[in-house]
Amino acid sequence: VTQLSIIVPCYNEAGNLEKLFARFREVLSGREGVEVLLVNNGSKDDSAAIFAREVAKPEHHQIRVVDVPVNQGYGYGILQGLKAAQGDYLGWTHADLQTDPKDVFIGFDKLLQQQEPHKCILRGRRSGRGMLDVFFTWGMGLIASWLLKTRLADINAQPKIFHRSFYDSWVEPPYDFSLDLFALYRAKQKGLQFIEQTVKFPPRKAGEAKGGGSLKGKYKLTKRTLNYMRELSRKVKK
Ligand SMILES: Nc1nc2c(ncn2[C@@H]2O[C@H](COP(=O)(O)OP(=O)(O)OP(=O)(O)O)[C@@H](O)[C@H]2O)c(=O)[nH]1
Ligand SMILES: [Mg+2]
Repeated sequence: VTQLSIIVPCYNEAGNLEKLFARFREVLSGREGVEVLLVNNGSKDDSAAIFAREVAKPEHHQIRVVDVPVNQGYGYGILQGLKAAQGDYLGWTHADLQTDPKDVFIGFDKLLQQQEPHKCILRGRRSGRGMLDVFFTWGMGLIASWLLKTRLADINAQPKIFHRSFYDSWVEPPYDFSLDLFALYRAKQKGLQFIEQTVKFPPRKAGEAKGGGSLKGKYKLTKRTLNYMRELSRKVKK
């Protein structure tokens, strides 16, 4: 039986993949009932060749690769991974090693220690980030809390882990970076208990900033998130 499936959407992360495999192998050692699904999310670099080579290694038997031929966004990649997952508990984290894969397992153990883990969502809370990043994250949390009438903070922190029954309740999840916001908001609606885990989130070492890691990225992410919140808040009122 698979107890936990962890999804890692990877988009043009060729420079990080080898390390990602190696780190997962390290933290998976001695753990049964866990599958890691790395989603090759329509990458345009030489990721495919590295995935093929790494996944074939016997020591990587707990890691699977889900192939998305054409990129349709971060959320879409995660959703394809979730569809293929077999675990009772599901979750995701990032591929660029800004979040240590080990945090997934620390988080999962913490989740299982709760009285009713299937009614909880575990979510990272980032510490030790730069002032600008903290400011943006704080601002977004404030706006989200105000528009959606519920307290939401550090929306894009990783990992996120929850029981499959919560995933089964999803309606129209978004295909882009808003999936993290969607999951948290939905969890509030469903009355899940939020379990927080403090994580480090150092700058990425290899590969390009595609999300909120650059100023241009922050602008795009902010604009898109605000639009999505408006969409969500309209749905709430209905
Ligand atoms: N931009 C983008 N990222 C994706 C996609 N699919 C998966 N990802 C992954 O989503 C994770 C987060 O994206 P990042 O570009 O690292 O965003 P970020 O952490 O806000 O900013 P950085 O400082 O650039 O790392 C990475 O592991 C990406 O590989 C996609 O379609 N678009
Ligand atoms: Mg990143």
